[in-house]
Amino acid sequence: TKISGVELRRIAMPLVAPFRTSFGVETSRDVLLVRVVTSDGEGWAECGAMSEPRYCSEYVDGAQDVLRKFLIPALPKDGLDVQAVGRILHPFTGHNMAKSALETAVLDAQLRGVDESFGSYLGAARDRVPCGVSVGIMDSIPELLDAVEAYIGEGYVRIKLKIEPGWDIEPVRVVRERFGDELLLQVDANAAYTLTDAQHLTKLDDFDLLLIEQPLANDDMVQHAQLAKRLRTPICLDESIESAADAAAAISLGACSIINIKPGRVGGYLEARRIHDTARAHGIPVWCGGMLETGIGRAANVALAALPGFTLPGDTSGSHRYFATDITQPFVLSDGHLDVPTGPGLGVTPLPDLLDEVTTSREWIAL
Ligand code: OSB
Ligand code: MG
Repeated sequence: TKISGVELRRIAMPLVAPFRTSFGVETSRDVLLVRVVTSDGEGWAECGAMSEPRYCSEYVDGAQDVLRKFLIPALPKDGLDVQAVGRILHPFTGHNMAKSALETAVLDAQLRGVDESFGSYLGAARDRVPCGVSVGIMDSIPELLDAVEAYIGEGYVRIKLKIEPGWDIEPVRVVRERFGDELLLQVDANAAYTLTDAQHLTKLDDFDLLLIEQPLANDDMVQHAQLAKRLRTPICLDESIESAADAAAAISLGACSIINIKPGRVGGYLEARRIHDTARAHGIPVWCGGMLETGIGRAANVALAALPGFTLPGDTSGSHRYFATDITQPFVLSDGHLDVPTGPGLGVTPLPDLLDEVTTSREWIAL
């Protein structure tokens, strides 16, 4: 297989409603798509980076720049296998979301060439996955209750509430009271607290939450281990886990008892699978996180979420939770689940007319 080049395409995807977290508000996704063109066909992927470096240090202009200047030029013109991509990109530090997008596009092209799906390649153990939904911070409690009620009505099997200081105990209390003890409920702080908030966070222990996600700062591994000793609510790490080595460290420290795996954050689906394997060997449940992906990123996430160690519902929501019109055939919930795509590679491609309508720029990097 020869790679002739890579297209970097930016699209503007308005969200159906603003998504507010402890690190900011998103009203539209500025998404970088990567298309690898090879002698055997092409491969697509989506970069998870957001427009500003708030969730993590990456941002979409920066991801495009590092791809253009360093990551794409490092690929060999000929004989590339996806297993080699990680090794080739390893000398460049950081930029996991940019690396993940490039590796995933190469994997998509490679799998399409041999007519194998992502799910089959990664080791999916089921043909559909249960879906949760991440509910942003709202302006008022009545708005929150309406939003949660609508999602439950659509079939979502698990609700995750975004929290921050000032929007934590009360929203959890009212959602638990209104929707009952059976509701699978969890919270995500996106690093909004410090260890001095430990006493306050123990109040969440009354509500039988599945987990609290990333309460403390990204590099607070030791502090998370200390917090875990003081909470009954299990701690799940998101931002802190950037590799299988981080996952092993967090597990052995007792910093978490559950892991949110986002392929972009950890540099790709191969590293994501290594984290799954490590966690599974230690009896640590994992689930698939999201970065408000279009159908391109979602297809691969749903395949990953079908691996056997993904024993909790993920943030793999249906397309319409994010966008009025997706760029692929939309992912639609059925009985609270999404089907794992079965076609070659990602099993989906951007629909050309829809893609052109939302495209804001295109750049061709020849190899
Ligand atoms: O922390 O999980 C997170 C979205 C963007 C950045 C970070 C996070 C999220 C979500 C939504 O919680 C996940 C999704 O539905 O894609
Ligand atoms: Mg999170």
